[in-house]
Amino acid sequence: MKELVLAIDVEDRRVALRIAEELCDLVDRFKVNYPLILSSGIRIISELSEMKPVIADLKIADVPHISAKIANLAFRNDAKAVIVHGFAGSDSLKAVLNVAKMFDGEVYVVTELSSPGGEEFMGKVSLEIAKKAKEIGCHGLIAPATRIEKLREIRKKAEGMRILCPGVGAQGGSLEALRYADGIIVGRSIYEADNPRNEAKRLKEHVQAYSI
Ligand code: OMP
Repeated sequence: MKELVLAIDVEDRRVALRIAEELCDLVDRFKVNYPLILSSGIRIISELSEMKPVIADLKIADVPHISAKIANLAFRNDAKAVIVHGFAGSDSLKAVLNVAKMFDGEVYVVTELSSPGGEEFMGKVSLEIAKKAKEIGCHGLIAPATRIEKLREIRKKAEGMRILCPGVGAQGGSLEALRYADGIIVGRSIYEADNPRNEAKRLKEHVQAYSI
C-alpha cells in the first residue's frame, strides 16, 4: 500500500501534538525533523509514536561512528525509521543499517534533495546513491516529487525498495510522483492549510487511488 507521511515541522511540542492528534487517522506515519526535535527534545519521537510510527529525519551525514550514535538515539527513542544522507558514503550507511537491525528499524537514504539546490551537486550522483543504498540493503529512498523524470530513473535503480517523495504541494511537486513512489511526504500544505483535515483527506484519496 502507498502511504501519506505527515511532516510535522513545527517548533512547538504542544502544537505538534495537536496536529498529530487532529490528523493521525488520516495519515500513515509521522516524520519529525530538526525544527521539532531541537525545540522539543528527542522524547517527542516517543510521544508521537503512541499515535503513529515515526520517521526520524535527522538526515544523518557524518563519519560512521557518529552516524551510528545518532541513529541509536533516534531508535532508542522509538523511531521506526531514520533518514540518512547517501552522499555520506557506504561506510556511514552500513553503520546506520547495523544499528537499525538491532532495533528492527528501517533506513531511508536521501538521493537528491527536492529543492532546486538538490540538482546542483547531488543530482549528479543520485542514481549511484540509489544503486549503492540498494546493494547495502537499505530499506528505502527519499527522492524528489519535484523532478518526476529523475524520480522515474531512481525508481529503476531501486527494485524492491520503498521510495518516499517529499516536495508535493508547497515545493511545487506533483502527485504524479505516486506513479513511481510508495508514498509522499507532505508538511506545510497540510499543517498550514485553512482546513488541515480536508487537505489530508484529499491527499489520502490520491494516495489510495494510486495504490489500486
Ligand atoms: P513541505 O515542503 O512543507 O511539504 O515539507 C517537506 C518535508 O520533507 C520537510 O520535512 C523536509 O525536510 C523533507 N524533505 C524535503 O523536503 N526534501 C527532500 O529532498 C528530503 C526531505 C526528507 O528527507 O524528508
